[in-house]
Amino acid sequence: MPSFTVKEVPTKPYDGQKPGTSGLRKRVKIFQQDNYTENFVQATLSAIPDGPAGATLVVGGDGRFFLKEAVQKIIRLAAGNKVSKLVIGQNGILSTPAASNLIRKRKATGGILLTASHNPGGPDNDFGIKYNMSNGGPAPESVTDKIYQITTKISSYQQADLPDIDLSKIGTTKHGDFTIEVIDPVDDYVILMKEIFDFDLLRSFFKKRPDFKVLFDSMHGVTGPYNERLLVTELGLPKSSVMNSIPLPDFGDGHPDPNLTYAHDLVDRVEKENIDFGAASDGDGDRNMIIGKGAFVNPSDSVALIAAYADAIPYFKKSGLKGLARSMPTSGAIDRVAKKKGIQVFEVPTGWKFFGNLMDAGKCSLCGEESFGTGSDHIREKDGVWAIIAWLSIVAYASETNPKVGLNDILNKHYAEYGRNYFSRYDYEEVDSEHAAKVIDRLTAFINDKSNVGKSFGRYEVAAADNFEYTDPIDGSVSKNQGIRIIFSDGSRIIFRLSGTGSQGATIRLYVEKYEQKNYTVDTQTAIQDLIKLALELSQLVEFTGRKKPTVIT
Ligand code: G16
Repeated sequence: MPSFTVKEVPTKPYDGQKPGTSGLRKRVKIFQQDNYTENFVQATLSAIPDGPAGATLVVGGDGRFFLKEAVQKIIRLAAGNKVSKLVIGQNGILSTPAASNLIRKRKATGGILLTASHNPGGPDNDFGIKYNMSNGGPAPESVTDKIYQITTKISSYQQADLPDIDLSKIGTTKHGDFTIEVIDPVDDYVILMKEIFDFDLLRSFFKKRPDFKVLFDSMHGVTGPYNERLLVTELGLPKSSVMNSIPLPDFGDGHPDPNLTYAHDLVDRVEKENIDFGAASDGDGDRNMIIGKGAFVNPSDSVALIAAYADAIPYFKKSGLKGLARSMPTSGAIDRVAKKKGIQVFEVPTGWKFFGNLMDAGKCSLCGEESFGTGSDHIREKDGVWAIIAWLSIVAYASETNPKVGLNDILNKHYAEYGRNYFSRYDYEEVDSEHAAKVIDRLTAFINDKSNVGKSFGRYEVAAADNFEYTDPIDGSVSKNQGIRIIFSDGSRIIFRLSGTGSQGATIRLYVEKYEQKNYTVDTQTAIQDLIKLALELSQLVEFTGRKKPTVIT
């Protein structure tokens, strides 16, 4: 293949290219502005710790609108910056967990992931770009801050005059010293799952329980091809066990966020068709939701139960659980399992990137977040498909002692042993940023007034109130202002924070948690209503924002 020439293209900085909780997420129309995407990708390449020259990068995304154009831009910029090799998923497709796995397996320098996760796609919706490090995990703040600094001063980018590259064919092409390898996006991930789980056990479970109905909703995100291979081809489930399996640029005009609100098609079918095990994953395949007829596995409980049933998963059985972790707003259900098993548990800020250091240091095998994210140290991203196979493994394992076991039996047995951490999150999306700031200001005044500690509000006595700050135990880096917490003496909590993943206005997240040792069969919303009322009173959220109801309750 002929080589290419590199042009230095003049550009001007754009405001607002600051990566949020997980990369830069904006409306597609913003990314389509002249040089907008090029600026951010150039800044990302320039911020690679040892520089872009000679690097090997994994590139891929969730198939959303603008992916194809973005990949071609990345190819030209990577070649222009002397990157040595790009490993790209066929047609630009890679789930976020598969990309993390590939970065690790290929010992790549890092990866550029093209996704806005669970946010809707299409010309009027969202796109996103994020950088992952050589450990396969999202870049830490030191790197994302550097990217941002570069975007504020950028005056040119280095671009190769390569034509559009055909990404539909698997294989390697060379362009001078620059190599592009197009790979099957699913193969390596399937190998990894077969190393982690006991597929024979799962197959024999499905043979013993032919009546056990599974339904997996890919929500037209990236996981369709992964699920077809794993559930249908490998585990032998009927094709009717998967739905919305074709990745679409606009996710079929849906909102690919696996929760009870947005995955309503799945929720309806599970109830109507008496499905034993329903599951969904998001646009880029890192989030998951697990339900059954009349059963919902709260994500905070999900990670706690996986920890409790670690023996059901050969990967954990072999090496043991080295440590557990959760994000600060996630309920303390996992802490109770950790205590019983005598394992350390870490509380980190929201953002998967915070788990990576703990995992790299061998201090954490399993972690989870209330935001439908669960994962382990097999990669450095949360992993939706992994979580779903982990739950199938729990059911198969529990069925050895209770052949007819269902999700509610497993949950109730757990609550009977550990008590129940009732948990719910209220999201107020696209709130006017100034109104959101007023809510936060009021709460900040509350936590700064130390006389509030010890005050009682009904049955709740304030034990502590602060803005969560985290010192990374491995590298000592400090992350401040990670969420306002009001903690009560019975362990109940009210937490407020602003989302770092929205693309328009501000999203206020209100999280509440209440622990009950014995009373574990109440409906969650009933159980937590008094705390919600108190949270709204303390924050004056309705008064400041005019929002009488949250956009989404999970
Ligand atoms: C990302 C992060 C998660 C975080 C979630 C929500 O997930 O990786 O750690 O919990 O965003 O963050 P926020 O509350 O700031 O909106 P994803 O699935 O969107 O990549």
